[in-house]
Amino acid sequence: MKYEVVHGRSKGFFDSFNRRPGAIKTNMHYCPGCGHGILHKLIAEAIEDLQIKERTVFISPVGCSVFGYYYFDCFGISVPHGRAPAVGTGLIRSDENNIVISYQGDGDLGAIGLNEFLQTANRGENMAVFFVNNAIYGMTGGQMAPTTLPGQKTITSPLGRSVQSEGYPLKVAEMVAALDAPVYVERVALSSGRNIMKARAALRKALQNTIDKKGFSFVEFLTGCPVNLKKSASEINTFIDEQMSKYFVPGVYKDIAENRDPIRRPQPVFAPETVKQVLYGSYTQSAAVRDFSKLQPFFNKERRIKIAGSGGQGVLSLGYILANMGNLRNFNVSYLPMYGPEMRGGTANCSVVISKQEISSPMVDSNCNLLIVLNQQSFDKFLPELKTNGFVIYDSSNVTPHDLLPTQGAYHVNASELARDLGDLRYANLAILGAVSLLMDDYFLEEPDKSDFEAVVAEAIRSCFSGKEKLITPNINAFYLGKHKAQPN
Ligand SMILES: Cc1ncc(C[n+]2csc(CCOP(=O)(O)OP(=O)(O)O)c2C)c(N)n1
Ligand code: SF4
Ligand SMILES: [Mg+2]
Repeated sequence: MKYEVVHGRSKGFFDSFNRRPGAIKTNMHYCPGCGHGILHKLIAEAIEDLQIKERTVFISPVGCSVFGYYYFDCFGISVPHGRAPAVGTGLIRSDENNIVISYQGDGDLGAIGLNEFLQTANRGENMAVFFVNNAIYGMTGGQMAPTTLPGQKTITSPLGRSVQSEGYPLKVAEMVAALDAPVYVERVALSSGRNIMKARAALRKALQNTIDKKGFSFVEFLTGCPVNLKKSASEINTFIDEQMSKYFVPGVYKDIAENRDPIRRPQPVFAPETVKQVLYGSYTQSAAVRDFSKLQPFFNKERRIKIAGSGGQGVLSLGYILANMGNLRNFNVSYLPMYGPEMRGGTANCSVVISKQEISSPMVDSNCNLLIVLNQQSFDKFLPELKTNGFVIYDSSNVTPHDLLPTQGAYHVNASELARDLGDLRYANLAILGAVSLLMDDYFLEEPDKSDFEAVVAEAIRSCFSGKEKLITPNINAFYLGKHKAQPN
């Protein structure tokens, strides 16, 4: 085949790299002899020649090519380390006409992002993955990569990679070719002119497969990082040809695109009513006719509730019950439990939002208007987040309140003591819910809704403890006992 040598910049690049900071807007940031520059040029030419500029998304990884979007005159997105295939999946699933290029280094793809890469390949997502294997972490100054050669010295393998302690270099092309879904896998070397022309053909083939919606195509490029390998540009070519290529043998590992039909994924169906029916089937109908009839300001306004206490006090279940109550009465709700080491004895907390409007954030912090606390530590920690006109409900067995503003309302009940008397500390949360109910009666609900509030507590308890019928009655009892004993401050 005859090639014409073209001098100058491909039209697949911007004329001037205006996104680059600093005065120089015409040069790339790569070191002399770096494989990224060569590969960028090949990709830019292909994007231009295949006329896919308007629908190509170039995903820049973390690594020396993190600023790929400075150069390519197409859409660009920069993603966290190793996440290019996941972002690419979103791009292609949301618009099948996108041409997605997932450009990844050996640290990015072979280490931190290996699982996402393999899962994406295994799903056969319609994208082209260009894997830049330079046998090192270039950007961070030359640490050992999954593809560092046996015996190769890096700053984290100063005596040379030992296969006994660090394992063998990862042969990604071979690995991905073994999967069923990928249609095209080739390894090429960016060394001599001849090899670079092979690389040019390989990446065009991968892009053509993507244009034809044939699925997952992968090209591994053996490239040099002269700076970190402390070699000149020509020495790097020798390293690629004589050392890397021996271990990572170039060649076509899979090419079955011709036998594959274009991908047609089933269109996702989203029918909110069907989803609601499936999730809350038994409640939807009654809830529709049993909205609180005269909504008082408490639920007319978005309620942002923080519930906090010790692990084992039923903090998370109380949040779950409250969220269920809102749901049973057709409010929008969110429930965000905070898990963590707190579960083993420290504090536990959750955020619940109940709203007539769509909920923008499930996180309750400085916008909290109802704070429910079951231990002192939680009171001290979360009181500063309570709004100036908010309410706090606390377990007076454990909490001594302080620093409440005159504009903040407070109710208390000795919930833990009551729960112990009932035989299990875990009833404390329902006793506290009794105090919430009293607050509602005193401030927010009119007559028909007062009894409905109690009814929805019972419904939510039944729903939350379904399958544990023995617990339903004691929990309802704890609720009424708490309501009876609760008092405003
Ligand atoms: C989550 C996260 N972990 C670690 C880093 C640090 N980091 C930046 S680049 C890089 C390695 C890049 O190596 P490679 O993917 O081989 O790209 P190259 O620079 O060699 O082209 C690492 C570990 C980071 N930016 N983000
Ligand atoms: S450090 Fe290596 S990979 Fe990074 S730009 Fe320089 S030569 Fe290229
Ligand atoms: Mg690398």
